[in-house]
Amino acid sequence: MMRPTFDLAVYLVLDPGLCAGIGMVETARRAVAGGATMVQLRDKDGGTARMIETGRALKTALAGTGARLIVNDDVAAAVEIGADGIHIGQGDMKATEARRLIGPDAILGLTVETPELAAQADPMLVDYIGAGPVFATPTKLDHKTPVGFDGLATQIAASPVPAVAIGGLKAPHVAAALAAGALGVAVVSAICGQPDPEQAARILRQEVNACRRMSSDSSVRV
Ligand code: TZP
Ligand code: MG
Repeated sequence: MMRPTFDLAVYLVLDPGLCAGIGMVETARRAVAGGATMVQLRDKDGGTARMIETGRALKTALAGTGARLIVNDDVAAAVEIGADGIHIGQGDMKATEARRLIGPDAILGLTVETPELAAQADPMLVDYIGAGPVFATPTKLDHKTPVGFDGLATQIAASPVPAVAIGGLKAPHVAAALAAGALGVAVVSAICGQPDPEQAARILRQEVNACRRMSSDSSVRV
């Protein structure tokens, strides 16, 4: 097996509370139908058994879509689910330990909040960083100090691995996030709990695609 390829364009981070209306699985299904490229199962209070149950349903829902399924923090759940990867933060286990547990064929994402931490991401272990938080957000009450787009750019410039931006991001912020060097945006409330999660994801994806087209056009201009 090989580590799966992945596209950070529109990275949906699920929140059980915000998704309560239609549930996390249906939210993910609709978001991926709209163009979300990655889905992270994040359920801080769920416990491993609930993570595994939801994760298995997510894996079934995403099968054949090309979207990657990432599990937050819980390596045991990720392995049971057969997820594409895991995402850890600075307060979780070290990247070396996470990589040892998940093996060489899983995607490993790491949250960083400073350029120093971004610079320490080991490309032999870590596949991408989640950089930010760009803005303060009520979705994660204990988030670190918001860094804005300039701070985001500094983190990403320091990182040896690709980055997805996170923290209060909505469709109008996509261009600035990509201009700061992010390959995509990680969002919770821009999709979870929205009246039309599919359309919300579609708009985000269209923004990312448009920005990527513009930057590839300008790179061939002489
Ligand atoms: N990590 C840093 S900010 C955040 C996480 C999980 C929450 C982002 O949520 P939203 O609703 O996209 O601001
Ligand atoms: Mg964590």
